[in-house]
Amino acid sequence: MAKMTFIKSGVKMKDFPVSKLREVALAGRSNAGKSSLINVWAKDKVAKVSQAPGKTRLLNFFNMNDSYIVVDMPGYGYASRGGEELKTWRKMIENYLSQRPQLAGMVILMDMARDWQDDEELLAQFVMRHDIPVAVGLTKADKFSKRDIAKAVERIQKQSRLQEVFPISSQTREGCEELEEFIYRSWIKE
Ligand SMILES: Nc1nc2c(ncn2[C@@H]2O[C@H](COP(=O)(O)OP(=O)(O)OP(=O)(O)O)[C@@H](O)[C@H]2O)c(=O)[nH]1
Ligand SMILES: [Mg+2]
Repeated sequence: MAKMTFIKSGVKMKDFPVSKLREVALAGRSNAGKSSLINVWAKDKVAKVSQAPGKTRLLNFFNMNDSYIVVDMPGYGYASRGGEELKTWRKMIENYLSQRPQLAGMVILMDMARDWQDDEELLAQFVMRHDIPVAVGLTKADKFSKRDIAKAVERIQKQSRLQEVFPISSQTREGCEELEEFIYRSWIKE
């Protein structure tokens, strides 16, 4: 599997790494498992993971094998992010998504136990409006049987109307490499 290293964190355009490499954004509800997936890919604790949701507050940029950049985004749906903070957060995300020409795709991660909701739909629509392709990673697959995993994939494909839905587990590493291969093959290589 690929070698991954932390580059830097940032909030504004001027903080983002200057690079010709393409970028892939990892987005999703707080606690979905974004940082955990990065750590699997990195084979190391490069991203902060915690029981407390809302751990990731900045955009964190990681170099994947000198081949592309993965961006760990702060999760949404974090209840105690109120008022001003929520506004700042939205602005950061929207700025990033609409002003980063090297953005080649977005993976929306979500807990396999959940349904596709308005937050996911809005995010996917927003990104696809900028002609950026979206795939879905269904996390925490280790909690489910093979049969239930297959059902969840079908359910989310229907709800999201997206074809590319990958079951993954950061605990068993199941599916993590397949998702990385999909990203590379579909969004980076050409
Ligand atoms: N069982 C299981 N637990 C997981 C998996 N992935 C993440 N978790 C747990 O879910 C919690 C949240 O994981 P994070 O990776 O921090 O989630 P995040 O999406 O980065 O969250 P924010 O930074 O708040 O947006 C942690 O307690 C993880 O250990 C998984 O595949 N299986
Ligand atoms: Mg995180």
